[in-house]
Amino acid sequence: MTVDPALISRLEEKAVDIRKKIIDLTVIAGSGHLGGALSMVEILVALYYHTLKVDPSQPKWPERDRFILSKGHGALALYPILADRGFYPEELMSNFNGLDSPFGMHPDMNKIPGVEMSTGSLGHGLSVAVGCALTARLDCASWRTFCLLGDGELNEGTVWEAAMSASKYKLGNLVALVDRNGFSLDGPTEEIMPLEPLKEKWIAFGWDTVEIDGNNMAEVLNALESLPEASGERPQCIIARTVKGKGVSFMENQSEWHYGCVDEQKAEEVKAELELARKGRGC
Ligand SMILES: Cc1ncc(C[n+]2csc(CCOP(=O)(O)OP(=O)(O)O)c2C)c(N)n1
Repeated sequence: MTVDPALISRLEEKAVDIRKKIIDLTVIAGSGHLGGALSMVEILVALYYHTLKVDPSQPKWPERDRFILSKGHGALALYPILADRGFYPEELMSNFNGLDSPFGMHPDMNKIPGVEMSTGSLGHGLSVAVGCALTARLDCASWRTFCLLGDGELNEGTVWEAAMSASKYKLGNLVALVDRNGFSLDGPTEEIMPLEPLKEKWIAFGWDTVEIDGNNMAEVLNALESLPEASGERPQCIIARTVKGKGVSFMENQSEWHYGCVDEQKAEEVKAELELARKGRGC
């Protein structure tokens, strides 16, 4: 499948904008889950600016695709995208993580339009996504459910119970995306609890599975465009190999940047580095 080059470069540009907004939000809060927010930007941008059928003017539109951010600590990346798509004004995030702010470190479905599930306690998103996909089947509806998981999150046994259920119920309308950045909270996944061979595991659980470079916009778009019809019988898994802290040289692949902060001055340096990369790509 060939993805439109103009779309790829437009969304690559958007990814740079979103990474800069992630940095700004961290400055407001004084901290944030930077590493895992930065790693998944291309995935979220491709979903929200290309794939997902959503209508920001009607966040609860019954025919919308459902997106569940199971790795809820990545909300830093989701918030600016929902604002940019028009679910709420960007100014609402001006006191991000303040006591009276609807926007906390983890997303709250009761406070933020466009957030499908309150997440943060890892290991629950895929179970709810299975429930959503089953609902669509029972209603003979055509919408899909997408669920983004962290790789460290896969240590939770509930993920695999949900994975088994999805294939039992033939949920071809369900897509799991794994942000395979290789790190959990405090170290490499393969040291904490080895996951490999990960692709084979998902296949053994009955999922059609592909592995891609999740920071390569063309590959992410191609994987999403190549999804079979939602009426199919096999759930779909996209393992997206990414870099934790992607785009910020001193954060990349550094466990200590799972959660951290930058002051205003450092934030300017980081955003300058992101801009430089944008120019290097010819955006
Ligand atoms: C049930 C549960 N246990 C522990 C945590 C604490 N925690 C927050 S982030 C994180 C690491 C998760 O790793 P991964 O899913 O790979 O996230 P990423 O590297 O993509 O940020 C952990 C253990 C949690 N949020 N929920």
